Amino acid sequence: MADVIGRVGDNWGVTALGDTTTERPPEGFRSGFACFIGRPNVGKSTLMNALVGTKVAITSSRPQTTRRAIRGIVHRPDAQLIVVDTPGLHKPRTLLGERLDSLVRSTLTEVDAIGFCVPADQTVGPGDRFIARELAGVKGTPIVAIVTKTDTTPPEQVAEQLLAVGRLGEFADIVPCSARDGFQVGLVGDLLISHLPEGMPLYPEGDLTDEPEQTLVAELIREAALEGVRDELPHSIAVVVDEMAPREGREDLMDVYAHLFVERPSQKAIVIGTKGARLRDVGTRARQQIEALLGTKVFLDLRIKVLKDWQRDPKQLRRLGFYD
Ligand SMILES: Nc1nc2c(ncn2[C@@H]2O[C@H](COP(=O)(O)OP(=O)(O)OP(=O)(O)O)[C@@H](O)[C@H]2O)c(=O)[nH]1
Ligand SMILES: [Mg+2]
Repeated sequence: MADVIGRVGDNWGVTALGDTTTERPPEGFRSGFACFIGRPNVGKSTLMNALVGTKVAITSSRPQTTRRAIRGIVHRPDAQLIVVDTPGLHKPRTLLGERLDSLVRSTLTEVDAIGFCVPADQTVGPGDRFIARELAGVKGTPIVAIVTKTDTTPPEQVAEQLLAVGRLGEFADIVPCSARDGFQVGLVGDLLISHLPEGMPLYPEGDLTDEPEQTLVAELIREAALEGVRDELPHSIAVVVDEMAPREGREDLMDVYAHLFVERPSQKAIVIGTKGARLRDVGTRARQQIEALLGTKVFLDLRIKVLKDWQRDPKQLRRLGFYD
């Protein structure tokens, strides 16, 4: 699991700046939105976190970790770039998959620039071509092709990948980078910023995301639960924080009540583990991350429930916050 998520406090607030239309941006200041798109597991969220400089989105080695469009805010002296991380785009097999794909498609139409991520360590394949075709249909938005995970392959393979990606479509730029060792992460930011319009900052100085705290906490629990589970199980896990409040008379202690949902009783048994050992372990790791996020001690009450086939059930999807 990646380390600490960064700082919290008032700076995580949702407030976008008020009416700034009467103010002029500093000379040459640029601001706007760029989204990351790509197959599941290509490193989109890790790259967003590297650009923002803190952990805004959870990441994992399991495909389809990201399930929402998550905003991370990059502050530069001459620009403010809002990166919108999206779920991996793929041929959907469930209603959840369909909802996530339509979320990605609608995000594409709302941004000033698109970062198309393809990993250096896998041959360009049908999944990448499928996305390239989608992108060909988005007219007028500059696309920066990003070859991710360059630390995993020798330079010759990276060079070949740059050529292969170049054949996928029309791109404003093609750039290799590694979020793991920081190689050219700043350059990815520069290129995306170069495609933003001139304008005022859209978020107050210091804000790193507009994700509500409760959502960040639920995601940290899901991240802890994803570690060590395989096959279909990662897809079946959802987490909802029901309540979060400081303990009465104890400003240094936050009570967090959360539910972890799975789709079948057999999955529940796996997540709980022998004599509850696995669930306890998930709770401990999640609690440590939440404490780092909130800067207080945390009491985490984590319960597990079966929500039968929720990925295919419109009613349950709504309950879990995935709307049409
Ligand atoms: N070696 C290396 N691994 C990376 C790099 N970037 C991401 N990873 C790993 O790749 C895996 C997937 O990363 P994510 O950032 O969750 O990928 P994603 O594209 O957001 O995945 P989805 O949300 O499922 O679409 C994780 O195990 C990361 O640690 C990188 O630059 N180098
Ligand atoms: Mg992701």
